[in-house]
Amino acid sequence: PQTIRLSDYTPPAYLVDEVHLTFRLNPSATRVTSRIAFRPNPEARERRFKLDGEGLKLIRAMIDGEPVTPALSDAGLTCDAPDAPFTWEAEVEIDPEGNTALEGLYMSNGMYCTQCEAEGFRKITYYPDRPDVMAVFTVRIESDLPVLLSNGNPVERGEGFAEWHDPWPKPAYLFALVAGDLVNHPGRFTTKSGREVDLNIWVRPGDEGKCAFGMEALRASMRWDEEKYGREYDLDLFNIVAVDDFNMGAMENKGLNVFNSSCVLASPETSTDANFERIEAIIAHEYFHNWTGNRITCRDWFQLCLKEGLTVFRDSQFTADMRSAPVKRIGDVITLRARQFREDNGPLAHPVRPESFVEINNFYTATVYEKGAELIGMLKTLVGDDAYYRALDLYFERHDGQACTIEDWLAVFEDVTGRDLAQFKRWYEEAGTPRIDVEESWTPGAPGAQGGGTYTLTLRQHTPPTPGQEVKNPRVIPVKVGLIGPNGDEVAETRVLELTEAEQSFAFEGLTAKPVPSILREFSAPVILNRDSDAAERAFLLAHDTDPFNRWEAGRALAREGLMAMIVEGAAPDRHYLDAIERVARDETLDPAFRALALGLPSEEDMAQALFDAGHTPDPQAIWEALDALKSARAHAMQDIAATLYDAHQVRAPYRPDAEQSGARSLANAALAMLGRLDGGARAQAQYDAADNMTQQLAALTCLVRANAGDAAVQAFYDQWRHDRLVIDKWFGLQILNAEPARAVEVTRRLTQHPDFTLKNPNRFRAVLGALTAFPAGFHDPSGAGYALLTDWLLKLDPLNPQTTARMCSAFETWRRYDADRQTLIKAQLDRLLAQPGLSRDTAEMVGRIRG
Ligand code: DPP
Ligand code: ZN
Repeated sequence: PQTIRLSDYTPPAYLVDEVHLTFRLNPSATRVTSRIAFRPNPEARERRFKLDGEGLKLIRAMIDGEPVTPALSDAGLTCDAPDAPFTWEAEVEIDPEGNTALEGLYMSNGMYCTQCEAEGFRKITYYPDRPDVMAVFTVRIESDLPVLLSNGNPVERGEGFAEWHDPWPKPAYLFALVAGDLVNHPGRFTTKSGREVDLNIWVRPGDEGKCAFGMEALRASMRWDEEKYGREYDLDLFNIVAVDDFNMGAMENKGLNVFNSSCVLASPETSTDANFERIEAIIAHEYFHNWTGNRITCRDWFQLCLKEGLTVFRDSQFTADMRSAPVKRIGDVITLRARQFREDNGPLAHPVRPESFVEINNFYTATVYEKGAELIGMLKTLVGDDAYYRALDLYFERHDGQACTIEDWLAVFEDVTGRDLAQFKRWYEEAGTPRIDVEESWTPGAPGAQGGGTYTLTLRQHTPPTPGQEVKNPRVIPVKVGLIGPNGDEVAETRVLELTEAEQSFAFEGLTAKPVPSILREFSAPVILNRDSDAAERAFLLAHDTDPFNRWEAGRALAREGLMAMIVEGAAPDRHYLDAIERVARDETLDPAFRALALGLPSEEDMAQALFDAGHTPDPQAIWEALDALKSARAHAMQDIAATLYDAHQVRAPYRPDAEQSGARSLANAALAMLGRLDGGARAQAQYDAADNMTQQLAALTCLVRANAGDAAVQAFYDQWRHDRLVIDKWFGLQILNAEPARAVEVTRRLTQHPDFTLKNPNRFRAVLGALTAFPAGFHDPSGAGYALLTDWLLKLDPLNPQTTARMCSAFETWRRYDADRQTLIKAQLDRLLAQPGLSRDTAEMVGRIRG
């Protein structure tokens, strides 16, 4: 398979002004005719007419009305073409029903839908399928289905057809078509300049009751983008469609967003508080792409972070504004560490802007998305809020309608601030998570002179090598720091230290006593901070830090260090931790959502990485046991307060998925989990029986399964929800995630035999096999049975859906961190995958990179 390199970029030979497409829909034989106006690109270096196309049956082709016979290959066609503007016409046949890869035009439960990002349009018709070719699309759909949708505005609707026109030039990856027996939940929005926009959420009949929340989230997003970024919507219509079979979360097609139904459908009875929050964020994310992605798109797929990093950053800001900023930040950092640090510290590490790829689908990663967003956050910290928004204004003004690069993006910041961002650009080019080691020194003032002391922080940065990048250069790292005095008062407010050298010292003068530093407030950079500290100091920060993130971080560090001692030295659960966390739990001045987060513990994955970094070989079972022992010790130590918290945070008001209610429920359910270790699940059973919303029902069921008291409830839950596939996904996952580690593989295997398990639905596949891989103590069973089971199913899925298969291979990405026996077992499975005849390009690339 061919490696594609950023350095090989060349401008397209021909540009497209207009595209006319006609679809005659048929499940197994859809005819697509195209009429495309090409003109030579004055900037091209060579004049070769080449169109991408995959899996297409070419019926006929013409140039300026004359039949032509192009040279066909697996990847597309070439043809002699004029060195002047011309019209290309072609007719192809495709098979939506047979399209199980869910890229291009496919069918899901009787409806037609498309997914074209990144390179799916070439499975629909022959086209220059690259984002720097932007064109105006007119689309005619012929079908007897009642709802026929495409991008832009409706032009004409008649018996058996509909015509759409999108006035905004766009790359082919933003094309979309949907046809089916759908119903809509309508809404309306008036933009700040008075444009009336019709909004619709289209769903299968039966799902109408799950649209109201998404509609409100959409309206809130539209308002927010006007207020915060001055960005207004630009069509009279905005459609969202829910699709059950979808590889990703959602897709920002112009005027016609297509969503995985799990990322838009919501009701209190079927969705948890976390689902609601995620849905709100994804609706915002896709809507925000209208400006950061669609109006300004990417020149090539290496620039993916240009739209994704920025749009994730924007949706995080939105959630922080809609809910609690500290809670959102803590949640984002938990995810970043779990997914992106894991990626950045293993064989799949790659720069935020990669330099090469085999299959672009493999680069829709936590690094491009989440680390990409962190880079925007650092930039904002470095230039300041005011300059940030001025740079964004310039970006929209200068580049509207263009396909851009990271260089274009950085240039607007340089032009607005006069600052040289050459060093900052390394963040886009160099992979790996920087480590910062901290040293401190204290010089008291002269005797008798109050406030003459100087505290000095010395920061040293280094980034370990990553595949293909042995040497790393110092980066510019914004480190937010504040100082706390011995009595708990803040003696130096947050300031941004700009670390630009490998080693640098920063002095704080005028202090009366040696302070305790609060470093990397708000997690101001995606780095690993190493600082020798003791439990007493962590507990002090947990009690006194004014920065909520670092307060949470102090508790997390205390827990992690206690767990390390339990695992490595066989120590007992740490009293400092238990005492400090109890004080936080009791502190009524703290937001319940924050307290619930503080009661969270490092994940098994966090602990494996921490042990590995400290020079130990992690044993997933030992990690699970230490966590289990700590949870039990904590439950005993905190039983009074747990019961109090549980009772005090019961929500009596009608269900609302807002920050306040969901915070109360998360704290009550954290208490329930503690109590469940003591009462055999009695309270959980009562909560289960009384629950009128999914958050309460699922928390109770989880607790019952953990307490080995869940068999009846598991059956009852299935009977109640068997008609709702999104709820049944939860049902599959929770049985695996809460099994005894030694039984997890067996439970997974049993569930793959369940009649509701299917390879055709990515959500279901992830709910089952994804749950196993998200449970390290189960997945890494010393027998290797978890590895073999996953591989069996990856081999079955790959011929049907390469994209989802490849993504799930990342379960193996941490393999070199484990003991020799496990490494041997995993390597055997990686080799088994690679030996599979006809293995997809997607999966072959992933497994090849993981195996190294
Ligand atoms: N562009 C899409 C998104 O991130 C990819 N699924 O929103
Ligand atoms: Zn996106």
